[in-house]
Amino acid sequence: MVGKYRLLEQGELKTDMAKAVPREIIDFFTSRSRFYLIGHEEPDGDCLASQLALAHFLKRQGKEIGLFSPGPFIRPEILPYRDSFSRRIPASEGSGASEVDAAAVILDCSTIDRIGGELATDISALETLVIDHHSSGSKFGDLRYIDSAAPSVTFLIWKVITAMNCRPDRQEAELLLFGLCTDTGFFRHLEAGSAEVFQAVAALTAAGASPRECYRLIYGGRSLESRILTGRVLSRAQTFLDGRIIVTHETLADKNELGKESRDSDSIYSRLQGVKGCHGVVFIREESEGEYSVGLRSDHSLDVGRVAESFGGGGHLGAAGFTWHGSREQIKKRLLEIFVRNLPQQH
Ligand SMILES: [Mn+2]
Repeated sequence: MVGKYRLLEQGELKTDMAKAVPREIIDFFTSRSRFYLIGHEEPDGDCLASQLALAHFLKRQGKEIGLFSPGPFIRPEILPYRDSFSRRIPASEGSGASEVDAAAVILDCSTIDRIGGELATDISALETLVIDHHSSGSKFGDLRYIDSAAPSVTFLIWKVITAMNCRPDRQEAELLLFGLCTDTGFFRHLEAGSAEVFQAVAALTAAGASPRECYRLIYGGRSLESRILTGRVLSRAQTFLDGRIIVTHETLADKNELGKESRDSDSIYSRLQGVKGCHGVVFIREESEGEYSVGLRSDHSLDVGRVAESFGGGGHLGAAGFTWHGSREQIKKRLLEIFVRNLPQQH
């Protein structure tokens, strides 16, 4: 659950951007000839693009590469890449192989279970490097390159390529920008002091990546029905607690009528969070009879991650979610009771 909401919250992007790539990471790549690149379940643009860009770059260095993902591939912007990934590492390779210079690289995962049990088994005897930018999680892997100040894993891949005295080619640049734009909400979650990120963007566009094309890939290609559904959900929004909280919902009937395509919840949240005086948004979606997924967003004046945790879910200060069994009215009432006690007073 935490990982699912990761993209929407990048509040911790402030410090120490200039952290250098450790020498051991460079040695890890130069001293081996075969790499298994692995990302997390239900991959997003940053996860996939960091795998694909690193694979392309390492191939240019003469390395052999395998790309693996536990799937499923749901987000429409990543569907075109689905066929580049396998679910399992064949026993003749991976941990079952006798070769000594193969290694695994796990990208964008804060815990090992994010890659799924099968792939974790497949690489159990391989030396493993973890490259990630989450601030929480568990320490796993033999070598770790973690920078929680990095806005995306693709940014860290860009740093690795640069630290190896190379430049991304056009295809790598496009992928790296894709991941960066995905995880920063097209830069809008970045704070002051993000100069190094924009230096990377400058280099990536110089190498041929187009922000316009990147925007089209991430936000385009959706069905009209999904837009009509967005409109319907927005039209149901109601304010509570003097306008400080906005609640809206989607029903099973909506989903059946307008399609099951991955919802554009990000735009629903950002529209509603832009309402004057709004501190928090609740989006209650009926997943099946009596089962709801509840998404929470806040302007950081309220820690919705802790609220979600109290319902068995998780997330961050500004973005979180959980599953609710019962009725929509019940959960709305429970949440408003919590918010009224914890929200800052209105000015
Ligand atoms: Mn990421």
